[in-house]
Amino acid sequence: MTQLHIEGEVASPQAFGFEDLVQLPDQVEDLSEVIPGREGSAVRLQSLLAQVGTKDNVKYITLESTDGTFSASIPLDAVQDAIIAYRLHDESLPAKQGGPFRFFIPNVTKCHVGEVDACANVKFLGRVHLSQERGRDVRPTSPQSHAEHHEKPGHGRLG
Ligand SMILES: Nc1nc2c(c(=O)[nH]1)N[C@H]1C(S)=C(S)[C@@H](COP(=O)(O)O)O[C@H]1N2
Ligand SMILES: [Mo]
Repeated sequence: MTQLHIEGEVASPQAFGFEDLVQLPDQVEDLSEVIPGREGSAVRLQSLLAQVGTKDNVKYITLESTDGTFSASIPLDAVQDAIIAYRLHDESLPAKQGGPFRFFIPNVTKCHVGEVDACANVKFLGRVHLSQERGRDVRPTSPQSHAEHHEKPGHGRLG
């Protein structure tokens, strides 16, 4: 079973599977109320961070895809209201929607507009790393590399 690993500067690193996420408090039953146009259910990032116990010195959160090909690192302060989508009709979120785990930052709809943008909505999320320093970030940095990135199969729309 695929698990979501939360680690780094935390009191107790943990791996969460679908059933673990279902049990957590702070669920978002209807994802579309937080992220318009998106289907499914989610749990608040804060709920997971409370489980692992984020240390006070943490400044950055790094979101890495399971296959290691995509990663974004952003200030934790800026994503206090972020959510992790993981469920659709009581089943695991399909890969088509970025599942089994997908990061979403509410009210961030455009990509390539700064460090907290829609590009940081990492699909196929496998690892969340908390740290003092910025972590690995492979988001495209030029308009051209960004456009090329969005040409890749299964990538999705250019926001
Ligand atoms: N794993 C993974 N997540 C990813 C990407 C990617 O290439 N791989 N692209 C990012 C970028 S650049 C954008 S703009 C959004 C697009 O999400 P959407 O296809 O749901 O609109 O996904 C982000 N998450
Ligand atoms: Mo993007």
